[in-house]
Formats: sequence, structure tokens, C-alpha cells
Amino acid sequence: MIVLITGASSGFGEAAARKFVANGAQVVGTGRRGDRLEALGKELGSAFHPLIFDVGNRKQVEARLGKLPKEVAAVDVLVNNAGGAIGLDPAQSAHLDDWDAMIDSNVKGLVYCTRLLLPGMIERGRGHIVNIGSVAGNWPYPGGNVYGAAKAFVQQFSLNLRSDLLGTPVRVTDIQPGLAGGTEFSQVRFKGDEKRAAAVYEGTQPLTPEDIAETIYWVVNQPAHVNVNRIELMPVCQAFAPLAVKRQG
Ligand code: NDP
Ligand code: 8X3
Repeated sequence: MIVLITGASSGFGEAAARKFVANGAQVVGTGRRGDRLEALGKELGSAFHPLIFDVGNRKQVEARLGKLPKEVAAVDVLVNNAGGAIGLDPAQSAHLDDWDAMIDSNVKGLVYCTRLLLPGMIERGRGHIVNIGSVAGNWPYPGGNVYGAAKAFVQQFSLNLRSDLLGTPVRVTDIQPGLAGGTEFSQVRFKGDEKRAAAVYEGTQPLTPEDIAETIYWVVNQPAHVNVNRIELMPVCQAFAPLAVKRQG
């Protein structure tokens, strides 16, 4: 099995790369940070193939995915994982650069990779697109504005892909994790503010990258006639807030 995982230089993607390689797959792991991918390659050996590009840069995506090394060109599973949140500011004061970056990675990157790898999957008669969405796409929260909207896009795009792919054997799954630690998600969201990032997980037992890797591995290894459309998972310590009401006075 050949698995291409975007965002394998950290967090969920890195854990998923370990999981698939440990179970005999060839993994193409992508990211912008070549040094991180190289280190992972040293650990995982020849079954891991690093590929450096920015998923939000269409020219780079086309160049890299259009010319995959022959031994890993027939991708069976695409895990669209690269992405994340940048900032937690309310919409009225958020930075447009942050919004651009979130749309570029979570939305544009995901559609570019999908569009480029789908025809080969259809031609070969097998394939699975696993998109990493988020609870943020289902449940609004203050400051979630564009990040949540981007993940809502991921959900609807995943469902619409299923419509287009009806009649082909290609499967599509949207995995929607809640609070998950052990990744760089909050360091990135808070732009390197380690204290603020750490506070997000204080006193909690969040999901782990390995939990998400297990989930990805499980959906991919269901019998070929089974399509898991979407999975939303949270740590037990997380649930839903009441609807907000602004009272006078
Ligand atoms: P990390 O920050 O640890 O990992 C993000 C990965 O995405 C890195 O490998 C990073 O690589 C890559 N990436 C980000 N932007 C780009 C880009 N423009 N081009 C190429 N690669 C990029 O976070 P997580 O592992 O937590 O997040 C993985 C996914 O899971 C994201 O889509 C995130 O939104 C989602 N998610 C995370 C949750 C959490 O609580 N942690 C919960 C729900 C969903 P590099 O920097 O090297 O480019
Ligand atoms: C990451 C989970 O709740 O921080 O997608 O948005 S959350």
C-alpha cells in the first residue's frame, strides 16, 4: 500500500506515517520543513519518502505531485492532514494574512492534492481520500471564525466528493478530531507563545496523535465495500458549551 500523508513533519501526520510504515506501507510524507522530514526518514528507513512543498502553493503542489518517484507514484491513500489554525482573534480584529494562510493550507492545499491524485486512483480502480477536518467545522466557538469555516468546507467537500465518485471504488472519509495534544497545533495557533499553547491542555487528557493515527488506519483498513463518511471524536474531558446569551446590565 502506498500512502501519501500531507503534514507528516509533525503531530497527526507524523504519527500516521509511523503507523502505516510499521504496518508495511510505503509512505510519502510531505511538509515544508525538510529537516523534520529527513529526521523522520532516518527513523523509518526506506519505506518513508519525504517530499517538501507548501500545500497552499498550487505550482509547487502540481510540480511535486505531478512527478512522484516511480516507486510511489501509484498512491492508494491520500491523507489530507496538512493545515491548522492561525490566531484566535475575533473576526473584527483578526489578521487577513492569518485568514489567507488558513484557507491556503486547510482548503486550497486539500483540494489541490485531491484533484491531482484522484484521476490515478480511478484509473487504477482503488483509492481512499482521508481528510482531516475538525470539531471546529461542526461547533462554532469565539475566534474560530475562518478556521472553523475551513473545516466545514472540508466536511462538505468530502461529502460532495462521495457524490462525484459514486460508481468508482474510491472512498472518502472526513475525520473530525476535538482537543488533541502532543502536536504543534497550539504553538502554531498562538504564533510561538509556548505558555499560551500549553495552557490549552492544562488539566486535561486530550486526544493524542496516536489516537488519530489509529483512526486513520482503521478507516483505511475497513473492507473495500465500506465507506466511513465521517467520524467526530473528542477526548472524554471535552463536551459542548451552552449557547451564549448576552444579558443586559
Ligand atoms: P501540527 O501543527 O503538529 O502539524 C501540522 C502539519 O501540517 C505539519 O506537518 C506542517 O508541516 C503541515 N503544514 C501546515 N501548513 C502547511 C503548508 N502550508 N504546507 C505544507 N504543510 C503544511 O498540527 P496537528 O498535527 O495537530 O494538525 C494536523 C491536522 O489536524 C490539521 O489539519 C489540523 O487543523 C487538524 N486538527 C488538529 C487538532 C488538534 O487539536 N491538534 C484537532 C482537529 C483537527 P510544516 O510546518 O513542516 O509545513
Ligand atoms: C482543532 C480543535 O477545538 O482547537 O481543530 O478547533 S479546536
